[in-house]
Amino acid sequence: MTTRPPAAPAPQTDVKSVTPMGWMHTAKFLTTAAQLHHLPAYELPEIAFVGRSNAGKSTCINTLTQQKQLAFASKKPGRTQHINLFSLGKQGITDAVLADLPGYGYAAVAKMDKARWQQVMANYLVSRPNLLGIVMMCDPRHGLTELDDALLEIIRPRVEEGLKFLIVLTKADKLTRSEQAKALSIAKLQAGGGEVKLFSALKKQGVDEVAQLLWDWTHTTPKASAVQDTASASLEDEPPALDE
Ligand SMILES: Nc1nc2c(ncn2[C@@H]2O[C@H](COP(=O)(O)OP(=O)(O)O)[C@@H](O)[C@H]2O)c(=O)[nH]1
Ligand SMILES: [Mg+2]
Repeated sequence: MTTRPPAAPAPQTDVKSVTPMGWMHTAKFLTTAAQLHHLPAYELPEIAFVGRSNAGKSTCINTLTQQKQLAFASKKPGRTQHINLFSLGKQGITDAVLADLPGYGYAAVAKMDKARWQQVMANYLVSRPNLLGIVMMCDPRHGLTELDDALLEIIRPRVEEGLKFLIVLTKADKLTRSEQAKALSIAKLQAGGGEVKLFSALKKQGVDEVAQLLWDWTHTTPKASAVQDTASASLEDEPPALDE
């Protein structure tokens, strides 16, 4: 009878012992960038949060990460014109990054600033090499707006290449059950094969589901595999601007 070799030591991050919500809670501010070339380069999978100002993006990020002030739930929407990065990972080992992109469509922002930001955002979405997925926040009472549609157009080629995509219908507590069901089916048609989830920070609806999905995206997909083809795209290339 042969003796078995001793069992290999458990990996430092035991996937089974980490819940998606526990993982989300590890979110830490990493850095902020006003321009694309200020973003750090790495191969970690990155998930971008986008949405119209006031859609509930900051509240959603704070709810998912169970941290009150991580993404500043701004009383002055549209003012934070930076890409804010948050690292995720147990035991101090970063295994994914959340990117909070500035909200778009805020009327009080000067036209020039707006145009510049829409360009930065479009460039980011088209050319960030390690972008794994996009979460688009949408207030279902307004549906997808023209700006949301324009953004969908910009990312469509990458989504077709395998970039993950999720529409989060925020503030679901403001809708009746039948309105929720209707909003869900309309958004599914618009998501072009992406996922759609109802979400309420107030009622904690959809929180576990969204956390689970983001976990699955980052832990069941080979690193940034969806974006290899576009990895060489130059940041100088100008994708179409988001026009209102
Ligand atoms: N009823 C309700 N209000 C929400 C919810 N999420 C956000 N809000 C409110 O919507 C407004 C905009 O939220 P905020 O997170 O700042 O939006 P952002 O501009 O997309 O970051 C704030 O007044 C929030 O309190 C929600 O799930 N339910
Ligand atoms: Mg915000």
